[in-house]
Amino acid sequence: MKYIVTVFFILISVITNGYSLELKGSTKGFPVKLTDLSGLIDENGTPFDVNQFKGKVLLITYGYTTCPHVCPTILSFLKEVEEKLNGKGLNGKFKIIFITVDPIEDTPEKISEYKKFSQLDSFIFLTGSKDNLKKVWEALNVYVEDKGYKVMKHGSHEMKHRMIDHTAKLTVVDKKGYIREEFLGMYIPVNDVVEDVIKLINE
Ligand SMILES: [Cu+2]
Repeated sequence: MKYIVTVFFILISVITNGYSLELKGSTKGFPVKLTDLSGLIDENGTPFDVNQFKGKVLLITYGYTTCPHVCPTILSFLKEVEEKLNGKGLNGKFKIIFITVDPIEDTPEKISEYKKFSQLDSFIFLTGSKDNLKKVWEALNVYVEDKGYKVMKHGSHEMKHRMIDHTAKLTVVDKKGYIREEFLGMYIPVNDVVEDVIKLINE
């Protein structure tokens, strides 16, 4: 009887979403086709074409290069994810993408400098016009509120800090271009993400 019940529930879950993988992140509302990112440009100013990564698992996060705390934390976790996956010989099977929430400061030149400075050469950084970015944020449920600049004192001198409230999360896209799950918050559970990416690569 137990067996029949289990089979029944597996069947139901396969029928309802067509996917049977057990993932560690938040899967509610997914799978959903990834929105068109073709309005965005990379650090060279080249229009982005997501089709070049067809067949790879994509890890997408959102932030801005002058973010004081949240974004550097997420990016350092993602660097760890990358190192672990590469260590398992999965280099080339996945791609990490950072979409800016700051169309004003994050020009292609700025994101290019940031990538080099942070040694994140293998990551894709995307920017674009405010209108095009806004469409992407909305489609991906990324909340963005530009709070302008805040002057802060550092000892005797003052510094202007860019303040943008934004959603901190990681969106995981499968090889067919469907969002399958998200990890919410800035503390990315590295091992869980690595496990899920491996499952999706092998799917
Ligand atoms: Cu941030």
